[in-house]
Amino acid sequence: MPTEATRRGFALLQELMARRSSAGRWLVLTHDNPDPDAISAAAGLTQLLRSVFKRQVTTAYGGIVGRAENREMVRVLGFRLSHVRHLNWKHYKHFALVDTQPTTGNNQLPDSLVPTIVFDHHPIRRATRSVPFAEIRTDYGATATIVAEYLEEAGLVVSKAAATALVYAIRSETQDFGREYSPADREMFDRLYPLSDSRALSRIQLPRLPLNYFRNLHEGLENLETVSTLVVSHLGTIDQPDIVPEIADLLLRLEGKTWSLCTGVHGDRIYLSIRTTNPRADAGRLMRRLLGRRGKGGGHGMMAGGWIELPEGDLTQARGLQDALTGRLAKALKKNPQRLARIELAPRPVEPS
Ligand SMILES: [Mn+2]
Repeated sequence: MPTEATRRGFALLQELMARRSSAGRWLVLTHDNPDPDAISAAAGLTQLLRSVFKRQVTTAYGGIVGRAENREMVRVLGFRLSHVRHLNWKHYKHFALVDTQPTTGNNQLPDSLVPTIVFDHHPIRRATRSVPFAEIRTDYGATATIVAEYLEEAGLVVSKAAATALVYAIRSETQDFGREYSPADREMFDRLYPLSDSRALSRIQLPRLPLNYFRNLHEGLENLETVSTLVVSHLGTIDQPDIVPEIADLLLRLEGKTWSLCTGVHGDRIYLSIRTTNPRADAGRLMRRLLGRRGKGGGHGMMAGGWIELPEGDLTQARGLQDALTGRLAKALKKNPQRLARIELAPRPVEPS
């Protein structure tokens, strides 16, 4: 059952779409390196704009669809997702952002363009206040849930593929309801699950993995550091930034640890992910404090991501900066950075005497 807020929101959206000004081509855009939440929300909004409002819509992303799970999900959806590098912004009259907001630094929408629609569950940004239609629900675990409520309210039939993608989005974004979520996420999941394809779901959750995945994982495990309840790992150059949050999630499962940080170098940036088991924490704010002016980032209470630019793109400075970030995080968490110690998973080879 769609909520009262969705009923009201959808009525407002109908009003907006009835206006002459909403004519023309639309571009639906996810955040960079889109995750399942962003991809399925984008697919849902695209379906809504096409089927209900009869608009011409292109759906696009920036960065890389990196994780094998996410690539499999796009395959299952049979969804055409374009990369922004192949698009001309001038071809579009309207823009919609999902799972991200204007000027956050994690999407490719030029700051000079004001989107017409935003669907998101991250804290509202100042720039979002001038968006004609902004549906921001910070209490929701997944943007996919918000969009799915709109699909229901519009009376659209959710296909098996779409249901599968939405189910996976809610599941992965909330870590099977182990992380921040609202009753609405749970209810949507329960409604969609019977419509989903369990074989496809299994293929998405346990996809074949490229060798590079194991390389990155190995490097991450070789570089473990800890101080009190914080565990940290740094990666060198990675071919897709998504591996950073994935390893941060894994590290947080280490017994006795309540905070994790993973970083990795991609292009001329260091990507960072912070995770915590503390439901009262504000990882998003902590992340922004850590990055200062040189980077951009944000997140929710228990998870946050961001990036920081390497000075002049100088890769040789990466490691020093990564270590400095560890120190800053340790301090912010009131842990002594001097006490940082390596965790050796294998005994060091003995020097021949
Ligand atoms: Mn999300």
